[in-house]
Amino acid sequence: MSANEEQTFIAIKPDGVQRGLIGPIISRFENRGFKLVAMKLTSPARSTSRSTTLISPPSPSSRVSLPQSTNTTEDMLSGPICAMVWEGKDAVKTGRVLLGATNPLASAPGTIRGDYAIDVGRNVCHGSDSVENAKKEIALWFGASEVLKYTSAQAAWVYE
Ligand code: IDP
Ligand code: MG
Repeated sequence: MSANEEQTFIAIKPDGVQRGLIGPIISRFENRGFKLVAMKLTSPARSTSRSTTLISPPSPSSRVSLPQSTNTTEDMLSGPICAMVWEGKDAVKTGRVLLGATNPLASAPGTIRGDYAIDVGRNVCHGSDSVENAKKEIALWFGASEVLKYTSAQAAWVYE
């Protein structure tokens, strides 16, 4: 995998979906130059393990571990989420920069949370925190055939 093919798992949480923020959040990633390689709108089902709270989509083949707290779990189960995989140079770290700080009140204006959220339990989006976790989350949510390989027509104008 080349440096420009790093992938991150981004999810628009139920609060973000209900507030009509799917479009604006996708636009942040598109406008920056990242490439969308997988996306699904789905209602997670509950699934737990001893160490981690797992949030699972209807298909048992794909699961993701997102939040740790019970409250957060309830938040995640409260409605559809929009699960996505975005690809590009430094996608994991830069994806989190686009999201902003976990607590929206500490997020800089210009970030997604800094522009669209106030409370930490309503911070509208999730982003993988490491390349390793991104791989796990992508594998939990998406089958291999659901993550597409294609050449973006913009690539030569985004990367030097
Ligand atoms: P992150 O989403 O920025 O990676 P994490 O520490 O991984 O932050 O926490 C996962 C999610 O759990 C957060 O996005 C937030 O929705 C929720 N969360 C984290 N800390 C708190 C808290 O102190 N109160 C309420 N919700 C929290
Ligand atoms: Mg996290």
